[in-house]
Amino acid sequence: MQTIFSQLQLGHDPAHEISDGQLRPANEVPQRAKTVLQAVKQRALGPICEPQEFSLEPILRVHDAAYVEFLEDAWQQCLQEGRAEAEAFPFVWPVGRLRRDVVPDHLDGKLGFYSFDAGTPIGANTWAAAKASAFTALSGAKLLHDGASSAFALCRPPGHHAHRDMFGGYCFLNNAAIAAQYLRDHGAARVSVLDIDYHHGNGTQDIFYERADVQFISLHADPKQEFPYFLGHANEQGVCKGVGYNHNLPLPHGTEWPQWQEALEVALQRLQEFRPDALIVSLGMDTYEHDPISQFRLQSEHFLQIGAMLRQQQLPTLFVMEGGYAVDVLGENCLNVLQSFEQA
Ligand code: Q9C
Ligand code: ZN
Repeated sequence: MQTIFSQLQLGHDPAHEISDGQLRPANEVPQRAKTVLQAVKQRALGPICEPQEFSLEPILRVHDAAYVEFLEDAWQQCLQEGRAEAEAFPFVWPVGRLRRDVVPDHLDGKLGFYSFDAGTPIGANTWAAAKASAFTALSGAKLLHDGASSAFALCRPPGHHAHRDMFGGYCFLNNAAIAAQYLRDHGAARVSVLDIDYHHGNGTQDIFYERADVQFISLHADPKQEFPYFLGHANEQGVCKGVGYNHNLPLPHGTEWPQWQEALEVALQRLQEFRPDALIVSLGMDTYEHDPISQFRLQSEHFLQIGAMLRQQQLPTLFVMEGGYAVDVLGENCLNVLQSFEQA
């Protein structure tokens, strides 16, 4: 299986995130991608390639143009306002009956307008990294389109929390959604996104919520107990044409392999019923028992079983890296999925 990765993705290097009322060391750090890349080499998964160049067009098929422009310009605006010392965090949002119909000029207004949390700082190289991450996913999608049976898009920063016009949850561009849309635009009639990150993929769900051509299935921590809190409940089934094409399988804190596997069986049943032409796996590894921000209890060996179960679907499959913060074992766990997918 080919791996796609760009060094540019390491440029997004946040020092902090805001959690529990404090500036804490960031969890979503470049070392995550480095350690996965290292494991790809050590375990000889296959060739590692740079992403191809794309225009912004395939990104704009998913994201709002003004939002993309904001991301492109955000750091420049920080510099103009003399705020190069610290990374930029949003802290005020147009929620409830505050107005969303006028885009603010001020950086703090824009940051809130285009985000949903305060955990996702923007720095000097954030845009370049996010764009490279999206191109990595697009290159993986292109490999599938050109006939590969699988590919691994080593994306970072991750993407599944990013909405059409909002960043959050460490995510800026929705890499999996961009890849899914690319496959739709290049001949695939139906595409499924299976999201196995610990957190609900609120962005991906929302992007395809009214659509019958892209199925979204997610296993995740119950949003009553866990980030992103405001999306990911079992009764979210899609709207309009999309009714019946969104499937959420929330699970409680403390979930262990037997319950998680049972939920995956249900998810795979829904997947088979849809008969997609291609599968995109939003590959979050934060279900691991020792993940520092998560509360599921999957062990390293269980990731081998996940790979084998995914293999059995017999679909062209693009793995898109999402979360996973136990940096020491992230490479091993990730490669367990990918290698057992290839060998099962
Ligand atoms: N006290 C992904 O896994 N909140 N994003 C953490 C910790 C944000 C996770 C708060 C979690 C976002 C891609
Ligand atoms: Zn996650």
